[in-house]
Amino acid sequence: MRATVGALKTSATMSGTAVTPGSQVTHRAQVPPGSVRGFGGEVRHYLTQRPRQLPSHYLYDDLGSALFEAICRLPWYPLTRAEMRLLESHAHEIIDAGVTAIVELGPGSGAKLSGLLAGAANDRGPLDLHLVDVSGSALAEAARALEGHRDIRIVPHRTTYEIGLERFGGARTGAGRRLALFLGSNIGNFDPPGRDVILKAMRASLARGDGLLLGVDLVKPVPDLLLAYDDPIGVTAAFNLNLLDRINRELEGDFDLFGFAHHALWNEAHSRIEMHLRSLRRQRIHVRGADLTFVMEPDETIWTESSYKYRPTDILAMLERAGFRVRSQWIEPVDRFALTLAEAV
Ligand code: AVI
Repeated sequence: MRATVGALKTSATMSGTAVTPGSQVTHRAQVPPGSVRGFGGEVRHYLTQRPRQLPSHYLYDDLGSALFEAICRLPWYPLTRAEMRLLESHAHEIIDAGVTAIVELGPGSGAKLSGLLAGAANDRGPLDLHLVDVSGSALAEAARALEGHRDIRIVPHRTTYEIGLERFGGARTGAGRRLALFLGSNIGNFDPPGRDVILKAMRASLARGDGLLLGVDLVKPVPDLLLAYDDPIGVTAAFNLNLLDRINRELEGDFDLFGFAHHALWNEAHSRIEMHLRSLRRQRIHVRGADLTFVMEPDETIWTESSYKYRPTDILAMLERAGFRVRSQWIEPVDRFALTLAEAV
């Protein structure tokens, strides 16, 4: 059987996930609460907070998404490759003959799910693949990457994670185990309350005995973490600065990009990397489309992203709190990345 691609669904994109400074919601697949304000309203709201901040999901316009793909190829950002190695080594155990449906939140290019399918047990049966993302182009790209696999049916959900999970939960047909994937350490971009909300939403979409596969970046030596988020050839800096340029382009802002520097720091108390944009001088900024004029002092920053790093035992605890029991945890020893397979209880 060849792959089939279902009709793209469109729907409301509001999310109920809590937002706190800099950690916002997540990667391009999410639209944060308050998006009813629109981009201009969000920019006005977050830039007038203290500390000043911007929701991290706005990093992912077309250029930002391309820059993120480039980050994933950098030698100093090993997360993607480490996770891929784990997926390929354990695909047999992850997708065995009993799995009949998979949902992936934020499938990106589809490469990870494609790698998993390539390594899955030969005796696997037909699979329904539900892909959840607010970006239609991301869904189309992932579907293209997957369509060569045998015996699959692709069901795209162009919506938020929460709504996609509800639809996946409601689409259960017959017997067989289901598996939810949340990879790429995307969970690291959620603040702890938002993280717990999304894990519980994943549990609610599953039945007892179904599985969850979570990819999480681990705490590691601080110099390695800083290098991953402040690379020597400036790709991450461009990714961060592009957010100001996006505001200039889409909201008639007048940010002088030469007046800001990318700054990544390790916040030990919260176990997270923070990305900021640091003002290099006193400057007045006007964003017409946000009806906003403000002054930034030298060294004042705009907090644009948080990336939480966990210990293996933290992952067990967060999964247990959300109603899962861990079956296996595989750790990439060099780059310190964990893939955890849990069962809904
Ligand atoms: C998408 N997310 C898991 C990335 C991370 O590592 O937090 C985003 C990123 N930001 C800077 N580099 C990569």
